[in-house]
Amino acid sequence: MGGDRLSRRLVIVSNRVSLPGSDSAGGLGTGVLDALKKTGGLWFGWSGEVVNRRTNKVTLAEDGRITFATVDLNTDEYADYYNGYANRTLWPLFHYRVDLAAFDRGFYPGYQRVNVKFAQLLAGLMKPRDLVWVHDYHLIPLGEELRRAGAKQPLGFFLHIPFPAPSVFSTLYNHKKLTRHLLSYDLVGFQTQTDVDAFVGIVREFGGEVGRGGVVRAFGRTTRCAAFPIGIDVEEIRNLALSPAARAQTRRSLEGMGPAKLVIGVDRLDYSKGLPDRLAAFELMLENYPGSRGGVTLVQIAAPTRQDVPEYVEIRRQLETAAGHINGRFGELNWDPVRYINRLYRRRSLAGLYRVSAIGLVTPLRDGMNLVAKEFVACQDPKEPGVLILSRFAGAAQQMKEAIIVNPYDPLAVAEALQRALHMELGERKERWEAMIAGLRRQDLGWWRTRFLATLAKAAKTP
Ligand code: ADQ
Repeated sequence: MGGDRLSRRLVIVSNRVSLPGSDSAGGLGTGVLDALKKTGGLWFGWSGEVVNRRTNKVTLAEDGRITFATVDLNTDEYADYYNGYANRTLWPLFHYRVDLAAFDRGFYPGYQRVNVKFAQLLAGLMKPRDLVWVHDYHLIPLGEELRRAGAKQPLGFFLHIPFPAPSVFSTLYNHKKLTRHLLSYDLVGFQTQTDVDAFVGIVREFGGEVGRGGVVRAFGRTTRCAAFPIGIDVEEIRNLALSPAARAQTRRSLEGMGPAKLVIGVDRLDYSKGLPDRLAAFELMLENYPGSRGGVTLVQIAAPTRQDVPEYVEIRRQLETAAGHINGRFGELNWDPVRYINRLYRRRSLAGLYRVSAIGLVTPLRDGMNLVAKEFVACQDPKEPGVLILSRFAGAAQQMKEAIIVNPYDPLAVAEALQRALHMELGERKERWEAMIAGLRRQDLGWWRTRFLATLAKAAKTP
């Protein structure tokens, strides 16, 4: 993937901007930064700072061909837009957790206001030939607000998380408004065809029409929608895994762990990732297959996120209890069944761990895509590849069919999959891995970016 020559400047908008040199856990930041490194352009969004007063100041920073434009949020905006409507309403709802969604009408005005603020500030930085790519559920109204602020440029939107089935989406009191907002874009991209079908389903419920090539018409607006499954930069993460620094560090961190085979789980600490169910399945495996005791360790790395939201405090408590319980029940002086680490890890360290693990255990209850599944496969040794166990409810399962696909709600099935993976012959492991790595190379991060941007340039209603 060389540098792409876009005839237009790329403008990316996302909730958070990862400034150069900052470490963060999250698939979106990785994908966006890589896209901008290839094409150059502007990245606009929240700085991550929360201040006491209202502010509309844009801070600009340059790094090579990328300009970073960031804005602070004040405490009310942070509470209603970020913690409120985005993370306590849309996030749980779009992950099918209607039970956790806060349908508090008080959040929406703050969400809308931040979208207006972003649109007005960004409009002042835009040039006529820009191509604008808006990311994720925080910014659904942004397209419409940009148009209101006078933007004529092509506007694309990509949803990183699942789009829920119409019956789930319509539990939200203002789902019609969100649907209208989405129709303001020239192109709306989703991770999988299942998400596209769900979106089309809701548009039809509102009496909209769906034509060929993903053209959707409703509320007097027309847009185009399609699936653009996000990929990874296979060589980047492979090279990290193979680097002498990663190898040395992996050796050091595994010292004293004995010969147990490693099962690796890497996630943001989020209830959508199915971590309590995962630990329950691992415990069931130790219970049902006594021969596995002492021979396998689950390393679960869970990076803390959104710690101001109460559900996230609760999931953290649950996991600590579950890990302690399993270690108390099955552990020996020289063997911990579970190593639970509640920390952000460097990408290089993760890559090193993926490489030496026998099993990647990726069992979200819902996930737009799940990049960890892809990173795990990319880092394997072709001569001795490990096995991926993957939830059928991760978008990645629609591409990575050669993984052992499991139902994460069924601990017995996951326990059996673990056993199967632990004993899988080399021939079968290689066959599955070769098919998956070929797919990852074909549909990588560059493929995702260029397909989305080319489709956007074509779909644009405005010149
Ligand atoms: P996430 O929900 O953040 O992303 P995921 O796709 O797995 O989920 O991406 C996580 C990224 O963060 C990976 O690159 C991973 O290596 C990194 N990471 C995870 N835990 C970490 C830790 N402890 N320390 C350091 N890094 C860690 C959202 C959607 C996904 C979608 C992506 C991209 O929820 O479904 O795949 O965006 O579109």
